[in-house]
Amino acid sequence: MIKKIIALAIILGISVAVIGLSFSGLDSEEVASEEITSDETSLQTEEVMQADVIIPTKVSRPGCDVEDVCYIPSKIVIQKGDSVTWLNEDSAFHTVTSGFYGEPTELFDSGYLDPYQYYTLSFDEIGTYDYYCVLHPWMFAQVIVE
Ligand SMILES: [Cu+2]
Repeated sequence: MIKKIIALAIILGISVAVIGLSFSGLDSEEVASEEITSDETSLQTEEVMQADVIIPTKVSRPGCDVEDVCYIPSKIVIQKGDSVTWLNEDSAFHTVTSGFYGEPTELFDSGYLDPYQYYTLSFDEIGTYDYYCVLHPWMFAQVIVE
């Protein structure tokens, strides 16, 4: 009789331990999925942060040139080999095109950037790179590579 009770107690103990293990297994899976979710969030944040120059709203009408805010910042200084990422935050198309309006230098051209589209370029040679928007003559800015 005592042996049976001991055996029952052992069986009970084992099953409690097994249940306990399976619960802790579930816990660690939940933690893992939470970690993945937070990683995705930080990646998205990083993407937004990566824009170096913003094309702000309403620059498709003249006037942004008065305060030099058609591209923000209108002069960005980088080191040789670095890249610049533009983000079009306006609801209209814009371009990042090397040179001046009517005088493209044909070094680079983003083509029409859709709203919220990014454009990234790396600069391997020191110099001052003027650029403009082919659609809006008043939009121009510079990348200065040191
Ligand atoms: Cu434009």
